[in-house]
Amino acid sequence: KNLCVIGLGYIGLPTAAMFAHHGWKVHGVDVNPRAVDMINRGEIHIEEVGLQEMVKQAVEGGKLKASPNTVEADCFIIAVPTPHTSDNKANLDYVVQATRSVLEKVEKGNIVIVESTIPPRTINDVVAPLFEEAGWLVGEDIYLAHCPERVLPGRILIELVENNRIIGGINEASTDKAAEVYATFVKGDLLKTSALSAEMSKLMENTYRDVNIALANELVKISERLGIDALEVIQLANHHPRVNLHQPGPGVGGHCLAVDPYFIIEKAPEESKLISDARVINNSMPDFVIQQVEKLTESRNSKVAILGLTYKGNIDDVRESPAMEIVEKLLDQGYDLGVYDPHIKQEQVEFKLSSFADAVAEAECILVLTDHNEFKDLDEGAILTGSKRPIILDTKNCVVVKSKQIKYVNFGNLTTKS
Ligand code: SAJ
Repeated sequence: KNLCVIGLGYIGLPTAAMFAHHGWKVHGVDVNPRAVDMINRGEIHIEEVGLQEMVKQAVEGGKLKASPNTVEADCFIIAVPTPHTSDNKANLDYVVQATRSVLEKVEKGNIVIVESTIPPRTINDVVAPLFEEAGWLVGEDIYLAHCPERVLPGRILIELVENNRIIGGINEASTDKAAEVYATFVKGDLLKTSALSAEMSKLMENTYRDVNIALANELVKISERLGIDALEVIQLANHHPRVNLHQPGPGVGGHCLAVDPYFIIEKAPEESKLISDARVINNSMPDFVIQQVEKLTESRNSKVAILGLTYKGNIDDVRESPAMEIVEKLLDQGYDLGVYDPHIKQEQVEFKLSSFADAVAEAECILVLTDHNEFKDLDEGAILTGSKRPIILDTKNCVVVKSKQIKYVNFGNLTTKS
């Protein structure tokens, strides 16, 4: 069987390689010529555990090839990005372009699958009409489905196989055809449903987390006002068998949780009250962290050490990272910063990165913004000898402090708001 995968990024390339590994003849399409060249040489342009070997094997075995153009195939998978515009609407340009490129090659009996994250009703209201306008009877002549990706970076090749997969066809025939495609390698359940439910389920999974994190962040603000240990409250409440409060932090980052809720809000703003408020609360956390820094430092000329820039621990991704916003705002306010992140390379950011010792030297406050493993056990000697005042503000509750001479502040013991 022939497969054409459009978009060879974090989802498209592993998916293409996985199908090739399971016997399909796969053609990958990408607008980035560097990605295309690298893949055709058996190399990869992104980092993902195990992917390099799988792509190399597939290319050498003649099962995977890349080019800038969509080609004829039995099945098409669209895995292009859905960026959001500055007013928080989904930009469907790439999805529409990819669909148009499929339109030029599609033949009777083919299956078209959209994996990109899309606002609810996109398959019915945007993608299907493009095929209908071209004269196809969607669901009869050709089959159309939304099968959202739900894999975690770093575990993509495992989760592609083991996770349950939502298969949402525009009609039952489309669902059955798409399920046959994924049955090639998915060991989890194939959850058959409609395109509409598939779109909304994917968005609700990430929204569920965003709203719950907002609840935890709101608890921190309430506790700061009332002089309560928010972290202890979370721990106690989570002993209840039906309660699972999430962890508070400096904000919500990454390209999924901080973006997907807006795809729901844009379609039903009047009704999305809780979801909108959750976004506002999580987006307010960088300013809340800066207020805490102000309480712990003498003036805006003070030096602050920043530990961690990525949107979560042990990764190298700074997309939508609240830590980046905090750094930029502190710099704007005139603070002198020493920034340290062992997972980040200098070319990823515009400000200067330091070593740990240089970052803490002369600092009045050490601000921890990411829970990298490296931060659990800090070099306390360097803090005690180098810093101006040994104070740690740990927004991720991840540092274990041994020395009594170091003042440790986290979201459980913030100074009460006056
Ligand atoms: N965070 C908190 N408190 C928590 C949990 C997370 O503040 O209790 C923050 C993190 O620090 C980070 C952000 O939320 O800034 C997002 O991190 P995450 O680990 O929750 O999720 P992502 O964005 O890395 O990946 C999510 C996953 N979705 C779910 O767990 C429902 C992943 O399975 C999806 O494939 C991915 O989104 C996606 O592509 O949609």
